Amino acid sequence: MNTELRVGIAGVGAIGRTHIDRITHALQGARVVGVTDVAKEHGKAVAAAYNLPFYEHPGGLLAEGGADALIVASSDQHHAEHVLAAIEAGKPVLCEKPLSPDAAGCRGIIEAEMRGGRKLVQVGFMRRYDPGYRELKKAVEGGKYGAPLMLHCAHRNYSVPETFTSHMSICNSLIHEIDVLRWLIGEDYEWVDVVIPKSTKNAPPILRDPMVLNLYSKSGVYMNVECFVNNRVGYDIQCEICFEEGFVRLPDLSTPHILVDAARVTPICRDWSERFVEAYNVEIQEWINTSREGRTAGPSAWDGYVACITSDCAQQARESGARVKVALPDKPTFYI
Ligand code: ISE
Repeated sequence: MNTELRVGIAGVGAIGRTHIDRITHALQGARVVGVTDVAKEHGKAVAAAYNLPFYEHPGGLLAEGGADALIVASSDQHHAEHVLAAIEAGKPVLCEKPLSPDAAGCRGIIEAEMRGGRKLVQVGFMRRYDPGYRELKKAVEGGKYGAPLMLHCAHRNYSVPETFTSHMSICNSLIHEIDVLRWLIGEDYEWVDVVIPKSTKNAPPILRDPMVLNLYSKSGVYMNVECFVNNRVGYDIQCEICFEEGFVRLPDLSTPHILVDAARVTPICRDWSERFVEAYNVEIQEWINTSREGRTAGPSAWDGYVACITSDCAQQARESGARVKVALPDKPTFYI
């Protein structure tokens, strides 16, 4: 395709708007041609602010709106419906994580994609595009430090909305680690369990916060992830890989040291939009490029499905207190 990719955005909350901005001002080869949002009044207001047409649903945006491709940034429970609209129209779609809040929703997507006979779906696991995680991946693949044995990780948010549940800590927040750690070590999971310590006073009753997710790979690599989404400090993402002969840590974003009031202060990010800005730019640029070439790359619908099967197992482990086996179906040749 020599012309620009005409992109439609389904869901124009916080992240959908950052994608309009990055496509319009930071990236090449695409332009946004319209938006849709299940919250119609909100969607119309955002469309007007960007001088873009508003469509009632993704099907309209792809048909009458002439979009060549769709970014799904709607709320998690609408992801599957919006991705299916793109598959139905035969157009590439980048869906923010999770592909669906549960594995059943993902299953419908991979069945529809296979029926259509063409890979169209990419899942927005943007950490795979972060320069720091890419360094960790090189350390694993380079083999210089031996095999990875353990990974110690943290996923800390300053705060989350009052409506955020324990279920969401897993399928909306920890889903990032579930995907990126599987990608880092290049192995599927065998077992999961969840530890629930004392909760912070800052968490609403529907949320146990913090919690710790333990993941065990097929070959026995052990990974723990602290998820603390009301820490009242800032956005802090950590990952340390303990190899046989070396420890490799995810770097933090570099920020200045500020000397003020008899103290040395090093600011950290407030949220994901600052911490992963570069990862999002690389991810969406690569998606634009591959979509213009008529192919897909990056995390597939299968990766989205595997992440949600693991997340469902983690939910069971959280509710039962037991260790749960992650049973994956055979990978269809379509996704190999
Ligand atoms: C949010 O949806 C994200 O994707 C952020 O990256 C994550 O840190 C946050 O916990 C999620 O709620």
